[in-house]
Amino acid sequence: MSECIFCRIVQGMAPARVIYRDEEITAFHDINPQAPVHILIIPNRHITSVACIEPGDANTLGRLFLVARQLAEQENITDGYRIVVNSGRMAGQSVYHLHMHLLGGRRLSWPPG
Ligand code: DGP
Repeated sequence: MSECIFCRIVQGMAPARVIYRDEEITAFHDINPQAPVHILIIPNRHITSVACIEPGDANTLGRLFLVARQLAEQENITDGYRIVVNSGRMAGQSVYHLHMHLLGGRRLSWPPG
């Protein structure tokens, strides 16, 4: 079994509130939400972080944004949302399977912490 919790979610081997799934991408609610809407959108294929992306990943990575837009509409947060990708220890990445955070449903301050 995969060591990676997000790979296990993709495989259906770990529980998650999945709200989108296709052959390349899975999206599910964050277990520790930082906003009324907090969704994680991930490539199904294990990519450790932005530091490990390759040219061949470009289509899938672009599609993460299309899924984010679709979910923002579905979740009624089109008045403003934030997409965050933490990469590496100093940025607070805690799960080493590349993921996009989609946050919305409240006013989001800037700069982030
Ligand atoms: P990051 O700090 O950018 O690596 O964000 C990792 C996020 O993943 C964090 O917001 C919490 C979430 N998370 C960690 N483990 C699980 C899990 O097992 N299920 C779900 N749904 N979310 C998780």
